[in-house]
Amino acid sequence: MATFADPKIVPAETARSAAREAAQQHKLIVVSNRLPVTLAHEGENWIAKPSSGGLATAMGPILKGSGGLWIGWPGDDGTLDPAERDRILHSGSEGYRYVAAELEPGKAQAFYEGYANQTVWPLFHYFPTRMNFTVESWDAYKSGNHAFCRAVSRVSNGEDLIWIHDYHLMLLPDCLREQTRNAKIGFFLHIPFPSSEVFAMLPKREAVLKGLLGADLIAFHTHLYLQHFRASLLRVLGIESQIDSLEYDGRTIHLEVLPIGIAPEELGGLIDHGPETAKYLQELRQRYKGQQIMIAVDRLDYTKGIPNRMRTIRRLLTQHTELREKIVLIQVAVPSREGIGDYQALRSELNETVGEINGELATPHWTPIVYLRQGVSRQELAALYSLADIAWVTPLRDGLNLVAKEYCACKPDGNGVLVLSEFAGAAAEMGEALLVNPYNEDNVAETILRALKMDTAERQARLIPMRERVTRNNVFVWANRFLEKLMASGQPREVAPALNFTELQKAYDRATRRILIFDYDGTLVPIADDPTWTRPSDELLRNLSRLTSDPANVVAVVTGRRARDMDVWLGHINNLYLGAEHGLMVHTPGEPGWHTLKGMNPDLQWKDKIRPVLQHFVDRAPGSFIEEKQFSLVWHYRRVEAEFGSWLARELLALLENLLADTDARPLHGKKIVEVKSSWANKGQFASWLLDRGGRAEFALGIGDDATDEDMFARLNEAGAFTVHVGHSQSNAHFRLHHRVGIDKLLADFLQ
Ligand code: ADQ
Repeated sequence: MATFADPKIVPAETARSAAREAAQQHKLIVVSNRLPVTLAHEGENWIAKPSSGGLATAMGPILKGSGGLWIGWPGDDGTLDPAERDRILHSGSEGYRYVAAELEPGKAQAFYEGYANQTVWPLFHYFPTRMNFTVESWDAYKSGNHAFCRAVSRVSNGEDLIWIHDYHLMLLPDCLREQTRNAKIGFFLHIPFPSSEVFAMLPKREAVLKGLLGADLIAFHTHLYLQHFRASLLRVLGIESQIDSLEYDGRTIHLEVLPIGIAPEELGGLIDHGPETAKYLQELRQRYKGQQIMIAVDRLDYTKGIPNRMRTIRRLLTQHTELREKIVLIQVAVPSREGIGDYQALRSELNETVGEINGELATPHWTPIVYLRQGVSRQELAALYSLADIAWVTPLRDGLNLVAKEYCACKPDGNGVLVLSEFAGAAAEMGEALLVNPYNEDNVAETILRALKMDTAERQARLIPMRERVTRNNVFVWANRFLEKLMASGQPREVAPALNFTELQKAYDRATRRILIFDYDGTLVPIADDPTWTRPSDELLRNLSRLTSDPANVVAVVTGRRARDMDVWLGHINNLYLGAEHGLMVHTPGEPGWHTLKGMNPDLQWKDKIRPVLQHFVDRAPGSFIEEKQFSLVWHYRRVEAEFGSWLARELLALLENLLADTDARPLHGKKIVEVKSSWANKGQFASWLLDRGGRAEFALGIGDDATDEDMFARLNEAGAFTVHVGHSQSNAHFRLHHRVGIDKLLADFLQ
């Protein structure tokens, strides 16, 4: 009976057809920095050269089946006539369309080599000291993303599946989202997402995160990267998330862990069925007879740890002279990003180091390091993997690393050893490999020694399960899972329409009696780190005074704050109703002081029980503090380190639910606060009271930004009011304002 471990059980074709089926309902648009073909000079002419690789192999059948297309930069120098360029691209196409993203002349290089490869790439790979940032490079990054956005918009009908790849295009999801709410936008990050501590160093970090949040699905290679992303959202934007999703902008954004795979047959198939590969292999075996071969295949990049590997082999051959003439390291390194100084320096460093080692240790019959600074064909690559006793895969940091998987695919008998860096994302799935810390060169040398001595039984016991997994979780399955997730995501929830200022103004002007209720923090004034800093601006005070001076208006500000604060800040405005402590305390114009809402006389004994609990949390979280109001207690944690604060808040909420079970008080999780208050004290009660007092108003308006305003919206909706939610979360309000600065405009307009 076939088991799930049987690689044949999930043949590529099955996975392909499922994805194709999914994509058939919508057109699929793949967007990546580079197209899977490169325009290159051949003599006088340009030709389209296909680039091999798993991604292109996986996407091909799905794109063909869905009438889809691939958008990217084709690598030309901008001198080609667009029509001619499209004709050449078309001639190289594999049954689906390639569309060239039109980067502004002269900007392509700045886009690719600037913010993407000199800021994001080094930082995300934990090399902050290699990070370069300039305002110009950021501008080029933004304009590059906008150019891709225009390219997508030109071909998309707004209902497509759009799959964006990688760190060059992190602003694109949001650019596209601004133009369409219905397209399903997925983003896959091919590189690591660094720890929030490191991510916080990124210049323009907020814009990058907001850019990504335009997507419906964001996927990473490993669980750790996903956790880092969530922690960064919390730390940088204060956005809480679930393990697999978050709510933003009235949408649910799904988060996924989907390590990319390879097309196992594309390389592995060459071993048995590729005559060219068989010939290479035969020659190589002949040439390296009696020697153990170690293979390393990398792009020439400082993240790949190539100099460390060179130092390690020198150490091995110096300390274990018996290995001389017995082992050979074949290092294949294809040059990349040669316009960037760090890459040029690496190239020179390696030329020198390899030259030195070979000069020092080689004999007339033997060269310890065979250094190929070039790309090799897939046929040669398959032969090299197949030949090698050991794959030496020790990047200092790598999103995943496909070489580790390719090696397994090219070892049908499992007789090989994978030495793998624990800082490659692939390590999360390839636990049977010999995992090493590449920074500990002694330890790597010992591990290589162990691999050289490992018997066939252990080699196979380790490699075969990995090979099976690589075959099963291939790139087709990966693409299929991504597209299935994308299809299932992105059902936009009912989102209230944006507030139409003109309509509102008309209704306001028509009415002879009006009620206007405003929340304070986050609505009339911005949220501040310290609640005592949110004084009203002079402009706001002027506007409120003028609104209240119109005898047709009943104007109120209602807040969760203490009456005392409201007195200080707004108490001097004539004719302004004030509600404090969520409307439980009321100040009526013309009457002295404050009173509770009629009939409300809460039992406050729970306060004595809760105060010491909150004090304990203050002691644990420096920067947090307790605010005591007449009818509630609040723990503020805005100044506590974001992740720690959120973790403690969850613990506190669970504790309070228990402690308050037999009282009528309830804990409430607000923006960086946990508040305990009587459950019946809410802004809905205040709204009812004001509607009664206000008499028959022809126009009513309620505006607020947080969860405590929802009761007010519900009550005002019953009265046919304009209710307006400020921000992105789900709300009972009929209308939405994206940002509170709109309120200043609104007040100013009313007064015109
Ligand atoms: P890369 O950094 O390019 O990719 P990697 O995953 O190793 O890294 O892929 C390299 C590919 O290029 C492999 O298919 C390899 O065979 C091929 N290659 C490398 N050198 C070559 C040479 N000299 N000749 C021929 N072929 C060569 C990024 C991330 C990775 C992530 C991939 C896929 O940095 O961490 O695994 O995307 O998501």
